[in-house]
Amino acid sequence: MDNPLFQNAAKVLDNNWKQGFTIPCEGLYPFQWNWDSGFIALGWMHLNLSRAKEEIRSLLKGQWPNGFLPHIIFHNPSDTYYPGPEVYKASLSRYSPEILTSGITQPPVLGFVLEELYNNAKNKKDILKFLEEVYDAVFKNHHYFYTNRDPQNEGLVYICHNWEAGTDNTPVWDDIWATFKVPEYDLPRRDTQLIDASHRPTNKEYAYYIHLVELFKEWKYDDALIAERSPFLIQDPLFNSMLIASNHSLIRLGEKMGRTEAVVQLKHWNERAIAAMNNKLFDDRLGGYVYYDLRNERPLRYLSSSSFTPLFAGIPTQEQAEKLCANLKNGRFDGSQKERYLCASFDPTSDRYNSEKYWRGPIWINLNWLMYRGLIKYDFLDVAETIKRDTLLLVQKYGFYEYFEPSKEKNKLLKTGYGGANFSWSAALTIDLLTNTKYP
Ligand code: 9WN
Repeated sequence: MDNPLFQNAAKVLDNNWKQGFTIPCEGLYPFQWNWDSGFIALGWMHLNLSRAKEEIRSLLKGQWPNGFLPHIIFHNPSDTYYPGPEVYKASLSRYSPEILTSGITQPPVLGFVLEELYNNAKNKKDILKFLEEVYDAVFKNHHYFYTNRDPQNEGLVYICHNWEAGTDNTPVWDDIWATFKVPEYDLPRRDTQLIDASHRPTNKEYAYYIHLVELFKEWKYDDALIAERSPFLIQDPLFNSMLIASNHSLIRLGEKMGRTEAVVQLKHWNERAIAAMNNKLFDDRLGGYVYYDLRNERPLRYLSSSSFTPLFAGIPTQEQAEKLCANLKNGRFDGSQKERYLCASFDPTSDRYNSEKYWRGPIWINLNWLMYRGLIKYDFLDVAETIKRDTLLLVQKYGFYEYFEPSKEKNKLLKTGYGGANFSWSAALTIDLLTNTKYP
């Protein structure tokens, strides 16, 4: 493709490729990250399918024998990131593998990424061979979730750390941190030396994050103990939507591959999961899905970009979907005068909103991509088109930053995006938006 935006995106991925996997961002994130790799593979599939496959193989090298898939795989040493493997000490778990990994996970995107690879592949025989190689590992990861992270057998899985959400410092957690008492920690942070600290989480927040890791180490990463004692235990609509969408994909792929037993199990998980999402996490008054604090048994009634991701997994009824959409069309997120680009990561009408600070407001390209696809699924083509247009406008104007300012007014004065530059999933998903002819 001649398009210079496409060419620049391809360059970013190429520069971030490190012998078998792609780092999210030079310096800031120098290892392999779990859900990043899924989105990154969607870029590679248009450029170089072998790299997309290798990306996934490298991620699965970090899988624990119980099916758990860590959020960071430390293939290579680096001193530009904190916390590294010496903080996680994953070897304390009886399941940890030879390779160095973290001890927490991230949203399970691999299932639907595999289906995207299948749908885009010209040579179906070749891609099916690859799917034969990795399908069971991904299924085992889903099995891990439903057997270890659903203590009340509701069909919804929990996350036990904010870094598992992927939306690390969303204001939703403020209510959880208020229940915490943490010791003083020495925090040799590297991120705030690399990036404007006002765009990153505070030290106070980092102390909560590290405290949770210290507790999990004390409990040797034992899932039963975590379920019983972790002060952070959340049912997350984004995380569960990724799992449900991945279940759907594994069902469709499994049917092609003759995986009858797996398909029956996946259908059973999804039936219960979808019902639980709609009965428990949909907030009718807000018109969106919200988080549930399982430890303190209370819903956390805030809208964020995660609230809309169930569209991607086909979870809402048409009526619920329309309510979601109302927040995006002259609603809370874009504004009555359409004064904001879509889609802020947190409710812009909330006093907790901060348009520059990480997951407290800025626009993230992976969430936009998920919403774009979800809106198309429900035939909201005009809002889908707005999201796509806004996404491409921002990366075109500034380059492939980690996150972006939603306010159109503020954008008139800005010269850059926020966070890390040359960020891999921003580039990879731009490539998909520009290339994938199956979507308008
Ligand atoms: C912790 C790698 C990751 C993303 C997350 C994003 C950020 C890490 C950090 O970077 O989190 O996992 O150190 O801030 O929030 O979604 O996967 O790009």
